[in-house]
Amino acid sequence: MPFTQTPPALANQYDDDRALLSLLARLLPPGVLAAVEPSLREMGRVSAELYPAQLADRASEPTLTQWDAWGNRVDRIELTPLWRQAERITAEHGVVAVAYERAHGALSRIHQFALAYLFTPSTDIYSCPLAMTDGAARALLASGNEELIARAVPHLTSRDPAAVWTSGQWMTETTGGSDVGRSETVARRDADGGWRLHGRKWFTSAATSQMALTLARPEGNPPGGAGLALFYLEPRDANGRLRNIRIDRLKEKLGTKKLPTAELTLDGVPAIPVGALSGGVRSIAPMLNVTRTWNAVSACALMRRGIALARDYAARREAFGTRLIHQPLHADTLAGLQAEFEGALHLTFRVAELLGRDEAGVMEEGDRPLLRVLTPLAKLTTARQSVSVTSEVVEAFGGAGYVEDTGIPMLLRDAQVLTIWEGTTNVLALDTLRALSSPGAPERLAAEAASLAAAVRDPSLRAVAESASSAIHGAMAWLGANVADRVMVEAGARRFALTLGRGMEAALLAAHAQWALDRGDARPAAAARRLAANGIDQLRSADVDDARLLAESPPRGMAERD
Ligand code: MFK
Repeated sequence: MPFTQTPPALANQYDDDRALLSLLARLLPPGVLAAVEPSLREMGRVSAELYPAQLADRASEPTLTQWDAWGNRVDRIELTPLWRQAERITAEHGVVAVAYERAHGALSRIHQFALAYLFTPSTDIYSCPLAMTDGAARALLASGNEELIARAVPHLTSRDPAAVWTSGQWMTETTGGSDVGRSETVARRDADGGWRLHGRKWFTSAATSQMALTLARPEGNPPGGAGLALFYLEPRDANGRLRNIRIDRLKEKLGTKKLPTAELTLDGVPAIPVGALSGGVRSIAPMLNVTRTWNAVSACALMRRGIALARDYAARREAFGTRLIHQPLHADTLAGLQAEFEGALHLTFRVAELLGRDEAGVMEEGDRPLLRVLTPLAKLTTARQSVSVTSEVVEAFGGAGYVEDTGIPMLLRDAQVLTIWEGTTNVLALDTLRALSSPGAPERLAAEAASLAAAVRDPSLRAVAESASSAIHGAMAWLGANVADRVMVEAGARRFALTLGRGMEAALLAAHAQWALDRGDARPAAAARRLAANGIDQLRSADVDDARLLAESPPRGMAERD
């Protein structure tokens, strides 16, 4: 019999995840943990069981039918079987609802994001419509528009598969996904005094959703983000027909293949202003901050899935006389990935913890700027980590990792989007600068790092905490010294933000590791030491002159400086 390799398999994804178990044991009081654990264990089971179904459904993608047999424009999107299943499972398990039911007060966000984290990697990013749905509920609640809240929020946060809605977020236009202020969609009043939107949305999430939040410029408003307004719309009428919207095509993307990302033409779709008829970017920001947190959760989830598969495979696969897991170099490679993942997990769930406190109205005033800064940091840092970790995971499988029907390449393709959508690494780095410019923000970040370092006693963890603190302080000092030099600060913004992000990950992990050591678990300490050894400080001098030599043409602003 020729040799055949047994494929990797997944155990219950909750019980098998010691980093998550350890984190939740610290974040949740025993009574709360005991109350939520059955739902997490159940989701861990569902996630593992869905994995073979996900592989079987690998090749199917949503389809768009634009015309029926008789020449009627229908623009119907058929989702894949896996996504139809995901719709039901996530509603029933309350993957959005838990955050709004708030059964455990401020801790409900931790519960909800743990559910999302467990579920996400078995469904080819069904987290996208859920993120939009959660973000839309949050933005509507923040708007105070009682009519829209009453109409949509009960659906968005429902556990009933027959009643639940998802929301789209239609922001990106051909003018760009980053510079949203250039949006060309126009809002015009119709004869009845209602609003109708005209324009082209170029990259819309989940065109199958029952509602969407979008930006448009009320006629006569000035250019720029401030001249946009946030609108609510329901794409279909009671008969399921699109209301003056054409689905021009579905995007052919590198990954997230199950997601029906579409190009739309809005040809007078009725819409309702969510709030003021200006300041649309500001009004949609609560949505962005929630979806960016989902992005970080998804990054952790993909890293964890890749590592779980690679570890299982390494325990089965033999090369050069022993199992891969016993080969020192392979084990060392996996250890480095685990450390990156654990750092990401701690930063992400610190954001979830703060968000939960904010929503439950128990946030200390000084923590609001901290949440504002940590959100883009978590998004950008974890997204980059997820690409490098899943790339290593592909390699850890050798040739099998490069073969589509193992399901491994999909992890890397899906991770790549996490650095792009909801703001690229560079846009998020600039957002970090924006967040740090608010009064009290730098001080609160420094205080967070100091209080984490103060919790650490073990000498090897003190070294980690000191590396983290010194990188964070060094980065903040760099910003302070260069604040007047816009070109210097912008050119270094990515390295600056990644230094803060990795520094906070190491600081959080070191503090957690001390807590775990005190309870006899040495593994988080090993992760903290390895994360620090992988490197925290990315901020070498941002050499503007070298950048000018290396870029083909001078970045904007550099020429002006000459
Ligand atoms: C797995 C789950 C992942 C989810 C799947 C997603 C699929 C969907 C596909 C997509 O739609 S991706 C597109 C998402 N698009 C973005 O994320 C936009 C990226 N660009 C930015 O974030 C830019 O920074 C921004 C559009 C905000 C810049 O626009 P402006 O008009 O130049 O903004 P400006 O003037 O800096 O800020 C306007 C106001 O908003 C300011 O407040 P004030 O008016 O009071 O001064 C800002 O402080 C505020 N603001 C901006 N970003 C904020 C914010 N406030 C709070 N939080 C933020 N993040």
